[in-house]
Amino acid sequence: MSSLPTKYTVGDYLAERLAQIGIRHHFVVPGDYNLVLLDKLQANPNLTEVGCANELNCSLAAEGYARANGVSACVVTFSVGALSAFNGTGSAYAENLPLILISGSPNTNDASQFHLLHHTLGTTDYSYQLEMAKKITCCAVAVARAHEAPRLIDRAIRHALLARKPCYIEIPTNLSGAECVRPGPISAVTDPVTSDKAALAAAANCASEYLSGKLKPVILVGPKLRRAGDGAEQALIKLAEAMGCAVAVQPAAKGMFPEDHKQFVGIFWGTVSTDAADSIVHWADALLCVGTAFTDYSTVGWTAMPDIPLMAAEMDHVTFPGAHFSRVRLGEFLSHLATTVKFNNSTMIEYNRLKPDPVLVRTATPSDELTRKEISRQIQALLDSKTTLFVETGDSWFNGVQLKLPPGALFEIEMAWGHIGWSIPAAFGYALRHPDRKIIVMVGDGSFQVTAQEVSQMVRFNLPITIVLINNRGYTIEVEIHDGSYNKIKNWNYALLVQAFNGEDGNAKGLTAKTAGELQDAIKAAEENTKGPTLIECSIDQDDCSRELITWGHFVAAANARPPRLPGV
Ligand code: TPU
Ligand code: MG
Repeated sequence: MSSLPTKYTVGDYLAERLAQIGIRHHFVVPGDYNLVLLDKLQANPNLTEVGCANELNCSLAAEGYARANGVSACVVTFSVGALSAFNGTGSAYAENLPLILISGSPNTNDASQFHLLHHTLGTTDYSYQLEMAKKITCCAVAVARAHEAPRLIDRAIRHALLARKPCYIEIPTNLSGAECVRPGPISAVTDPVTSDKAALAAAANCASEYLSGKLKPVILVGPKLRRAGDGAEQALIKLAEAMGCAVAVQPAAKGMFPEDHKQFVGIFWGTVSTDAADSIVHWADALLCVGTAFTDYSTVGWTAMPDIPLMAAEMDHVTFPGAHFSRVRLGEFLSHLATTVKFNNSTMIEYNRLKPDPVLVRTATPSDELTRKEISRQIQALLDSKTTLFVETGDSWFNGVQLKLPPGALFEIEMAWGHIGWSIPAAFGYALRHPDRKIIVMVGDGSFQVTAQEVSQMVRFNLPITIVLINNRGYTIEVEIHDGSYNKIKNWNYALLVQAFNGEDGNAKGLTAKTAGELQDAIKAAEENTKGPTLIECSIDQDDCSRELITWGHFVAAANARPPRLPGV
């Protein structure tokens, strides 16, 4: 194993910084602009290089790794690589994940000599990639001289860690091996910004006062709660117990408040909510929104946007009706508020009166044709405290959101960016960081076709991920929003395909299930396959989709179709 260098280069500097911030795997696709850099990263004993099949998948694998690890790195070549990796970088931006996108770039002499270069637009201005990256990262830097590398690398990484957003670092091919100083203390990059004490106290006092004047408070949890880190999830449980009120959770935040907690009232997703969460959210006279994200999707085409003034506790500020406090960290705010707030369980009392009875789920007999409901019933039985469930864009969102998470189970969804195909590379990246977890992916046939190659990395790294592929012969979610012939796709033999990825030494299994009994057997085989991925192709009727998807689709379609508003009208 190589050891840390005594003489540092730009590449060594970057490698050491990545290792120091807790990155153990970096995701790469090689190209001649980044090869020296890849050698330098490889030489760091604390980093493991993970090659991906293409840069889209590479960026999405890094996106998934950031979900598991808090931060990730994706290393690509100029333009032909980076422009594909921008997609996963966009996801990391929308989903609040610090992904460090690193791109090799042309030799520093070429721009001034007006050379035309391969992998570029065929003009002699090579700044376009940096300019593009600025729009989709919180900090984009291009190293132009080796001595500037430490300052620029540290700045980009620090910004990403603080903002929980991706950053971009561009390193010319002839600078990765150029000498530079060794890294200084890592605390200069990683030390968090703590709350302003006065702002924190004022925000907590203002919130308790506001809440004490209300009769029916509810907490609504959003996806930025987990992204905030700093103990925010644990602090929220304390606050909820101090308040005693109902706690509803947005779909993208499923699992961020324990579903077995007695104050959990379901997933608030407008008319497609679970456990009637919407009836209590819409009854509230004060809504404490913790890291929430209100989008057309999460509000069901704006039909479920709460119509009372909102109290918003964000990652680094809080905003209430009539007040705003900057530099207040979410975890600290929730902990502080838990000590000043008054107990008021009126919304829990009401919720316990109106909550629906548990639905009785019918168990299919083994010879019954497979249905969506039976797939969900069998996946539900699989979930345990070690499970992480990935749900892909499509009916898998709705089927996944309705499952009950046992304590310890985790849930991953990419609802803000919504890139079909995300779940395969993201689950792969996540699994590398959490090989101890039982990873299950629910994915549709259309989504699977986008990034199927990355199953081959699951094979390469012997990761026992279970992929439940729901084959309903097309883009059903799109059918429900707006149908057309474009929603039909070519059917594949998915089970055979994943076995093709085995080459001569892999352990992937591909199985098919057309009946309830076949699915049961396939799940058993998946559990026994501990050395590689198992894909179970579940064939269901084209029209067998959730009531929730249909309802949601109608409202989203209506929101999409709003006519342009004329000025002044
Ligand atoms: O359950 P189901 O059939 O809806 O899922 P499946 O088969 O995975 O189909 C997903 C269809 C879909 C599309 C084509 N969902 N969203 N889109 C639009 C879309 C297009 N391109 C990207 C990269 N992401 C998208 N969300
Ligand atoms: Mg489909």
